Amino acid sequence: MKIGIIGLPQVGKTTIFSLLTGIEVDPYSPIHQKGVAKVYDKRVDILSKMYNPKKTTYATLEFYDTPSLDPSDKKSRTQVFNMVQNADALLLVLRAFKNDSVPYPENGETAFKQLKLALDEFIFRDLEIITNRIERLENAKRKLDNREENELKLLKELAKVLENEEFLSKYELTDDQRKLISSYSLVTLRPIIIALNLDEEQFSSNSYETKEEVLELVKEYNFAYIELCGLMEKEIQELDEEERAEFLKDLGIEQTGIERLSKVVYDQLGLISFFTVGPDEVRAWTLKKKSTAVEAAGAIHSDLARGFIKAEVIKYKDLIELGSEKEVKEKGLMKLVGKEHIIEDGDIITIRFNV
Ligand SMILES: Nc1nc2c(ncn2[C@@H]2O[C@H](COP(=O)(O)OP(=O)(O)OP(=O)(O)O)[C@@H](O)[C@H]2O)c(=O)[nH]1
Ligand SMILES: [Mg+2]
Repeated sequence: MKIGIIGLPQVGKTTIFSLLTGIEVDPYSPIHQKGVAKVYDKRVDILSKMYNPKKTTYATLEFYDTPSLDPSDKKSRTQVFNMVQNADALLLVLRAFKNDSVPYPENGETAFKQLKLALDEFIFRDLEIITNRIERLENAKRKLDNREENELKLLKELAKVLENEEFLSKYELTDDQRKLISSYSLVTLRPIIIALNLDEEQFSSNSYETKEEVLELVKEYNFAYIELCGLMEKEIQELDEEERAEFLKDLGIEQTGIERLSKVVYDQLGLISFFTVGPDEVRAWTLKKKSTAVEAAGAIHSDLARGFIKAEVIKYKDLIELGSEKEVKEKGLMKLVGKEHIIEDGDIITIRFNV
């Protein structure tokens, strides 16, 4: 899964990207990076303690850093949106932190103003794409086929939604309609996560200017939302494990914002984790909600899907409660399931296969 980090100038995009991926970025370099972030999951740590494997592997998400989304600069805007064209979700960074040496984005002195500016950009981008396509279809020098006629009708309706300054996600699309427009990577149809970059004072007081307004829009648009403190997280990352635990305890929190962030993204994308365990490796794997056992097998390796016979499934909760796989089996809580069985978050799976 790919997530594009996007936002107005100097709000902390690159800082958050570096924290997520561990990749140091030269803030003056014009090259924008992609990198992989771990999805922190306590269950993986607990399973790893239990099995003591040679290797422990977390699920991952891929993040892209992008240049500033600058409403006054049309070229940069197009560049940013092209960069996130293939992103499954967008992480929109808003700045609340006070820092006199970093200028606020133009007309974006509060998080709420930045949010409004960004949403306008999203709507504008989609409208641009849709009107271009409408024009192309209307000016075609031949008769449109059925599919194109349907598409044109739909695009005109969607243009109206956008002209009303609404997101396309508010329009109920059928599966067929979705297919008609799937190649346009429309921004306002994608899952969006809002990340508030706070300073330490705002973080500890749990407030910043315009927070209520921001939360209202978040709710209205069904965005996911998270607050974090970029600079503080950077300091935390430089500590060793013991100091870190101490520091977090002093703050009264269990996980850093960055650790929570990957999970929030995961949930907003409708993803779940299943696990494979053993002496060689304990590993978390990513699946879309409602995926089947054979799809889980395919996520591990295409051979396992091809030669799939059955899957042994035990629940993470049962394993922890009973303490060992043996106990779980003795209690009859291990299920042997076929290809179409739906895998749930936290299932621990062994695939029986034959190729
Ligand atoms: N005080 C404070 N400063 C921060 C925080 N996060 C980022 N900064 C500073 O803000 C400046 C911009 O941070 P970046 O992460 O480069 O922001 P950006 O959004 O990538 O900037 P552009 O790519 O130029 O649009 C840097 O000088 C950071 O040190 C924070 O949480 N608190
Ligand atoms: Mg940057």
